[in-house]
Amino acid sequence: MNPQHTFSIDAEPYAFEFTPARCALLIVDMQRDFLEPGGFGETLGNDVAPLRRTIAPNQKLLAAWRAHGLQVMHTREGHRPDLMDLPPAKRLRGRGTRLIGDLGPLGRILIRGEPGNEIIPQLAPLPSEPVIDKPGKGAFYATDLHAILQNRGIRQLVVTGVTTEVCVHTTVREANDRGYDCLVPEDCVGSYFPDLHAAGLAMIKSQGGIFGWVSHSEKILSVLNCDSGIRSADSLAKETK
Ligand code: TIU
Repeated sequence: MNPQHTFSIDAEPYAFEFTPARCALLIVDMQRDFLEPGGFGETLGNDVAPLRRTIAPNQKLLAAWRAHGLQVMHTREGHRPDLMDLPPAKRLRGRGTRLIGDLGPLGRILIRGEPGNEIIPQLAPLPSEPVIDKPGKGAFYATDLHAILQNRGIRQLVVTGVTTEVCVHTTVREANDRGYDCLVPEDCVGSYFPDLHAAGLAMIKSQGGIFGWVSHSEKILSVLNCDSGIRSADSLAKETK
């Protein structure tokens, strides 16, 4: 597989033209706070079990990205220990048993440096993989994500993680407005609510791909594991001039 070549991935609403060297895998908020009991997700009244089905397919996709030496980025939602970056409205919203910053079984809820803020061990970042700490739901708001992607020549994103309709969706919308093409593999994103998960995916691919494309990790892996580049990035650039 030549990462400079462009490959067609079967996706909705139509095929995604994938140039691996220009495409980062952006894994959103696969943190203990969302995927393990005792964290922020459960504090909001949610069952974390539905999110955990995303772990295995994310592991496979991450392994493929690493095997090909492609760009991987991770994000974490969390706040400063002094809460100075936490809007009071966000702290109070949800009316959970514990609020952001309160002490729970995984340390202080949604606070950087606490056990709950860590990415789950199954998807632990390598030292070479940037981790974006974000105070909001979107990964572009108040972070250096866009600058890093631009400096790395990234134009496309495969966005995975949790939750589909909250941080994944906000990030895809932000990325779309900044000119990135986003592909979301449906098995690698998860929600506490199956209906909102389905609606989130439907919104991304509606109206001819208003925010991006939806596919499945196996379809991406089948391209990464094959050797049939359709046309090179150079020839594609010439075509689009
Ligand atoms: N509550 C919920 O569904 N999600 C979040 O609060 N953050 C993320 O989606 N990461």
